Amino acid sequence: MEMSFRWYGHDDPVTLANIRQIPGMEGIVTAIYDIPVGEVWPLERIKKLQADVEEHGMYINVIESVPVHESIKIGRPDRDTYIENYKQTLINLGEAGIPVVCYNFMPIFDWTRSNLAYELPDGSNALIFDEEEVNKMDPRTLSLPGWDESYTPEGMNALMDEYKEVDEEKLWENLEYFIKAIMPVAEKAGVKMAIHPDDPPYSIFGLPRIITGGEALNRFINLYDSEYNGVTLCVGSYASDPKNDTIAILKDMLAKKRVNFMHARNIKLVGGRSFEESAHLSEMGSIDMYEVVKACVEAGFEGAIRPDHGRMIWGETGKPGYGLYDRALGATYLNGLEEAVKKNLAAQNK
Ligand SMILES: [Mn+2]
Repeated sequence: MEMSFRWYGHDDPVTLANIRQIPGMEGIVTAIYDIPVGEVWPLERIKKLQADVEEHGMYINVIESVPVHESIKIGRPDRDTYIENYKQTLINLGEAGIPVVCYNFMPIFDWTRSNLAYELPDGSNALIFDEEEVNKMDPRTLSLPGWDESYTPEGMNALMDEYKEVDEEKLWENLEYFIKAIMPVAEKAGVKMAIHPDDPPYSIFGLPRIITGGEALNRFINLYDSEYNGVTLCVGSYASDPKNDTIAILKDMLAKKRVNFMHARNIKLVGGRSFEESAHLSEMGSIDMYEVVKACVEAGFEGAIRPDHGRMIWGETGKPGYGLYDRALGATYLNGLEEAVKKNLAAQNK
């Protein structure tokens, strides 16, 4: 596994110099953040970003994310323009030698939480999802924590209205159209695609969500039969629906060679579908992280894995979920698990 860390570019208070000092860190997961969604990423910009990372002794092993334009998800008449742009971005990323691209197919909203700085009993702050609170929120008033402020209330209302015509089956159709268009290009460019699950993995605000569990993933990989058409196995996202057997989903996708990127984060289910983003340690949450790492090692997974959201600890301030300290602890813990699992396996095979 390649231990990796998400970096939000030069505006990130967590610097590449900080990240380099985390033991065992190899890969940087990043993106170009100032190009509007739907436009082509120029090759020169990609190469410049790579050079910045390589100057710090690491390399970019995943782009997270190349966002998918709403026209593609809705299936508007202009979607082909955006699909052509997406293909060109993949060609450019491939030419630069970027091996993996993470993306998602969630309508309008990316991850959703009810509170980004909930105080846990130990005094740290975490992102939480309280189902009752979220059900009370109204996206049309733009009052969501961490919400993208680029939408106007009018723009948001119009978009929400457009999605009334897009049910789950329609969204699947639009995803299939997109996948069949981009995958031959991704294969030729040598870029493995990795779809991130919907977070949380069920419908919110009446919007359709389809990348939600094991059955959905099997439907997804059959849209285009290629190892390049793979997944980001975000264990924290899948586990936030108590119906999902996350370890079984992980093992299934590993066996089918479709895990192109791993997100390793723990969450603690606190009743119904509400959860707190706990520390990475198994005993702090609802996911057995030893089983996660063991499944990856046993399957010979050699791709990128990154600690996912961390808590805010030791007085750190910054982007919710993406501070330095707790994610660094997460990486160190994952490294420890990997060493232990590998040595156990070697001892068993003697
Ligand atoms: Mn994730």
